[in-house]
Amino acid sequence: KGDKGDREINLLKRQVSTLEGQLRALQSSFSKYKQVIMFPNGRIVGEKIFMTSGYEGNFDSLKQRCSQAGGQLASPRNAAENAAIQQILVLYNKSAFLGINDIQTEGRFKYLNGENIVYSNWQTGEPNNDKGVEDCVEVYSSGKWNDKSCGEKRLIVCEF
Ligand code: 289
Ligand code: CA
Repeated sequence: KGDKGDREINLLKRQVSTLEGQLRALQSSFSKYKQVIMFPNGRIVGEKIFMTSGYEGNFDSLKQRCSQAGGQLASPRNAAENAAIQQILVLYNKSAFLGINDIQTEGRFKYLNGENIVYSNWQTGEPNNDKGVEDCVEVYSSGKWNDKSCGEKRLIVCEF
């Protein structure tokens, strides 16, 4: 009668409970791995991970390295993301180049995908395109931004 059905339901219940236990174990193990991998050079904000390797180079070189690693140069879209990048810069006491520039049209800052920026944190008086050669954007360890010549060398911070 219903005995076979009852046995099948009980079997399924045991299987679900086993899977729940395995999922809890995986979640706890994953959360530990995240902590280890983020220490001390990475920060997580929502779905984004910001990370430096400590390398310093010009804009093109940083851009290439981030993309080779499967990410892109840090492109903060809000204050929380900018603050995460800043925390990394404070550790290194250095400035980084962002994945933002106005190479195409002077004064119109865009992300690497060509989209106009939706957030900025310029230092007072910036961007000033000093000597007419500043098309890239550096972020200081204060979190403030300055437009700067793309040929300068800055710390790499990628986002994944
Ligand atoms: O070459 C000029 C830069 O080093 C920076 O100098 C000053 O900090 C300001 O004029 C900045 O805007 C400029 O990028
Ligand atoms: Ca400037």
